[in-house]
Amino acid sequence: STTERTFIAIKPDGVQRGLVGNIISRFEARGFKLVALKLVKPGKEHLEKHYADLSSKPFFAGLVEYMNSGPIVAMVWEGLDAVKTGRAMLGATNPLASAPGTIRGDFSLQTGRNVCHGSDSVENAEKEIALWFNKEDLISWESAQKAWIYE
Ligand code: YYY
Ligand code: MG
Repeated sequence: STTERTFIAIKPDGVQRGLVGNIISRFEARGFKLVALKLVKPGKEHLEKHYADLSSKPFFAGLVEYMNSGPIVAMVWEGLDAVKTGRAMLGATNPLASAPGTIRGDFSLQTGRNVCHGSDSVENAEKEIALWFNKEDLISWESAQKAWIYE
């Protein structure tokens, strides 16, 4: 549906490396609509919740430490098939397996510094949006470009 929403985050390495504008531009240029955006350092507890499904993995502690090491740009983008398309724009989890043209494929080399996060299902997108944003932070607006992006 054209109102599907996904949670996209630029991780601390993406912010430190000055990739914020480029990554936002890609979602804008593709035709997605920005619904929420903030720069945050949400703390360990919040990041452990965000990655709760991975808590038993050997890389979990390092992952949380890395995510806690600097500010993160948290965003909600809306549009046709936003979750699946967002994942395609990010590329594979391991950047070496990511195609050029994807964010990870263009900007990163190692899994533990892969620059960005994107929800992997509509259900998880809803959970993640609720974890990172208050309801009133999600802005309802009609893009002037709508009729030029959708048939
Ligand atoms: O959704 P995605 O970010 O592509 O991968 P996940 O399997 O959800 O893992 C989340 C995050 O954990 C990944 O982006 C980097 C890190 N990670 C890691 O450091 N080492 C691994 N072997 C797997 C994942
Ligand atoms: Mg994931």
